[in-house]
Amino acid sequence: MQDTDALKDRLIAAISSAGDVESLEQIRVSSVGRKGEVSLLMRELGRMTPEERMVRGPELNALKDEVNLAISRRRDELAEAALQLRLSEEWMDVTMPGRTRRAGTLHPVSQVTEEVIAIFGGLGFSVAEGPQIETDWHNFDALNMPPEHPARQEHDTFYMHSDGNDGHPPHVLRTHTSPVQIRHMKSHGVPCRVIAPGRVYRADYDQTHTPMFHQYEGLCLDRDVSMANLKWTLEEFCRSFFELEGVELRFRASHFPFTEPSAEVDIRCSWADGQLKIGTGDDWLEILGCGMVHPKVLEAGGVDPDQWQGFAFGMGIDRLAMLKYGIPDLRAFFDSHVSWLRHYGFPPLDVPTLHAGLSRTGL
Ligand code: 2NL
Repeated sequence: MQDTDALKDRLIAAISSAGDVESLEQIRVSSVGRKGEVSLLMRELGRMTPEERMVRGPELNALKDEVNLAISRRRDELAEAALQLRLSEEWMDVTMPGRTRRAGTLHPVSQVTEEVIAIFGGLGFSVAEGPQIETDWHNFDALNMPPEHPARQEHDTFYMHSDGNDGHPPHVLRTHTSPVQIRHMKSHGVPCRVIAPGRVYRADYDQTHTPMFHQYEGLCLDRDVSMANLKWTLEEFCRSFFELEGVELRFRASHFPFTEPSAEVDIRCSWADGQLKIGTGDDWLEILGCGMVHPKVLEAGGVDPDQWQGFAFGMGIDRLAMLKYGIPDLRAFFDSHVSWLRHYGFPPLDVPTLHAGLSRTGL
């Protein structure tokens, strides 16, 4: 009993002064481990008389339990102390402002495209898309421009490579989005109200032309559609797009192979001190071309010109963006300078809608 008490005091003292989990583990192994002091004492029980064993057995078992309990308590204390140390050393100021990251902006071309889609969406037009590499037939023939037609030369077309042996003319980069509407007529039939915004290509590069630019065209076909409907639709568009109540348009007779009659449309404007102002003044600025769809174009689209008629129009998206947002240089549109995009770009999550105001910046 004496030895057991002394051993217990020594072990408990060692356990409570163990400074870390490793030394505590060493104490455990050398006391209650398989070859530890307590375990060796227990092994001697076998050689004792039953009377001795009745006394020593419970004594040693109690010792072992006490040592195990003391070790597990000390382990908890050490873990708690380690946690307190981390809590006191590792901390963070949750009131500090976060690191800000600048969001990118929507390109004016994307913004204007969304605005145009929102306006025509409100007038019942849906959006049609098509390939940028087109067949010669969809880009020209179907639009009443047969191979010898002079308008083909005016289009400065980019031709795709062709080995010339398949009996087909080479494909082209579409010079306008009209072929999208030809495809739409063929696949969806009539009646039809679509706009086709997208990239178009012409081999032309100077102050006011880039070899790739953006346009959108509109097409409305029904049994009883007139030039009056065309005028109203375009006036409604300009009123909405330029956010001008009494907008005035001027229709001048013109010519396109794919419409008859055809018109070019000017919007009233002024040039005071070199500043363009849309809506008031004594000047006119051309903004679009339009007309009644030519019967041959309807036929090419698989639509019966004796039953159906309609109007079509086309305008440049880049130009609309320059006019509405006062952007001076067309070529900067395609330079991708971050400073330009920050200046002329739009908040990316602020999608234009008619009710929120088309071009609220939200900033
Ligand atoms: C312009 C002139 C125009 C069209 C485009 C068109 C499309 C089909 C049938 C008939 Cl499928 N016409 N498009 C019509 C008139 C003018 O664009 O100055 N664009 C920038």
